[in-house]
Order: sequence, then C-alpha cells, then structure tokens
Amino acid sequence: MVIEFSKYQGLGNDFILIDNRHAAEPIITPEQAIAICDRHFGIGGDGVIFALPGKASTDYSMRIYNSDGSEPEMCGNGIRCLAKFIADLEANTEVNKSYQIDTLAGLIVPKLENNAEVTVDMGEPELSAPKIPTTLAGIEGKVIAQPLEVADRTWLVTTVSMGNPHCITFVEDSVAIALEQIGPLFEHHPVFPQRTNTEFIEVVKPDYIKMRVWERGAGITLACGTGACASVVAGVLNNQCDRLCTVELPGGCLQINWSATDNRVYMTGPASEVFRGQYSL
Ligand code: ZDP
Repeated sequence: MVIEFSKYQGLGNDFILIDNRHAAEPIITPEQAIAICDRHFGIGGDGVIFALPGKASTDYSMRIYNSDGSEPEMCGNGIRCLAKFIADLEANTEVNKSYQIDTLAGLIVPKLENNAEVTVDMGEPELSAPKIPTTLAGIEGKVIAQPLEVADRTWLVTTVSMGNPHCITFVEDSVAIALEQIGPLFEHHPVFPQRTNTEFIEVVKPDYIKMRVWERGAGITLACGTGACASVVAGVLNNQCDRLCTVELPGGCLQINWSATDNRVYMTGPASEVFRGQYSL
C-alpha cells in the first residue's frame, strides 16, 4: 500500500500528517507508525497525526500516535501543525480562521494567525491528582511541589494534565539535567499509571522560562506544546512565573497565557510544512 503524507514541524517537534478525512479510523496501525517514525529506516518523526472527520459539532477530529506506537490524548505542537495541514487541504487562506477539533482530550480550537503562527485554545488545566493520573498524595488533591524519589534524589514535582499527563520540576540549571538517564525513570515511575511527560524548568525571569522535556512515548524532543502550557501553570502555582510567559525550548519559543479570566490556557507558536511525499507500507 502506498500512502500520501505531509511532514510538518512546530519548533522542531516533527510529525507525519495523514489526510484521513475519508475514514473514521486511522488508516495506518500503531506498528506502522513506529516504522514510519524511524529516522533511519522510515520518514522520521516524533509522531503520526491523522486528520479525521469531525463529530456533530466539530470540523475535524485529531488522533496521534507517538513514535513508540502509543496513543496520547493530545498534542499541542501537533495540533498547530494539523491546523496548517487542514488549511492546506482546504486551500483556505482566510486570516484568523479557527477550527473546532475533536481530540481524545476534548474540544481544542486552533486559530491561524496572519503571521504564520497558530494560537490554540488548549482548554483548562486539570490539577486533580487522580485525573493526571498520579497516585502521589497532594494537598487538597493537587500535587504542587511534592517530593518524589527518582535516581537517589528527591525532586519537588508538580503535576498538571493538559489532556495528557505532565510532571514538572523547577531546577537551577536545566542543561545540567541528564535527561536521557532521568527522563525514562520519571516516565515509567509507578506513581504515574499512564506514564508521564516530564519537564525540567529553569526560571530566567517571571515572564521567561527555559524548558527541557522528556516526552512519554517519544523521548527527548525539541519542543512540547502541552508541556509548555503545563509548565507555565506549574510555575504560577509555585509562584515562579507570570500567567503570560515565554517558554524557551530547544527548538524555539512559545507564548503561553494562562488566562485569569476564563482559566483556559492559550498557546501561540509556529508550524510549517517541510515536505510531502508517498510512502510504501
Ligand atoms: O502525551 C504524550 O504522550 C506526548 N508524547 C504527546 C505529544 C505531545 C507533544 N509534544 C505536544 O506538543 O503536546 C506533541
């Protein structure tokens, strides 16, 4: 079978986009996604994203497989790429066009800006420990700066769900973190029954933080949109940063705004097509 694909990236978080508008289920399997995402034997990518038909009140549905074949609920950089991909499929050039997208984390609304950026209404963060999910016992059901033993060290972690689970730790020097060794230990820690994405945050100033991420199912990536949102929420809860904050990731910067008015998180950043082609499965 030969499939048509487009490759997109947002801050170097790269995805293979599939036009799946004609079928309700993804046309490739998680096993095929693993093969396609391989950077030496396949196209290469952090995940595969499908543009599926919408539900009654939505324009489209998004599904995503991580590069290890697991299926996350949501993907922040990915949904910016999806919005651009859909606009290309529809040949839509309307400025400020927004799409109602159904995801496994509920309704998410990306809006195309006129400067090649996309702003996404990422919804409200979830702080309740069982809903992250984590078995860590927090204060009033929330895990904010709670101790967690990993690699013979006690880390003060904050957990936030942006539809998918995140475990955030504030550190003095994010570069000094041995992400490749420590990331998997957080991801697979027994206190996270659905595994977790893991972010290490260095606060440069209240409106500018640096983040390094170990992604569940994808490992070290250059950026993570849901992770940037979760990190600003964690920063506000720990009195470390402002609600309006720039997050610097290895692949570039995202603007995050955790609105005090409606409790929703808005993320603005770039997304662009890199190439398109055909792949033989
Ligand atoms: O939750 C997970 O398993 C993540 N690996 C999903 C992907 C998140 C992503 N990096 C983002 O930008 O939100 C795509």
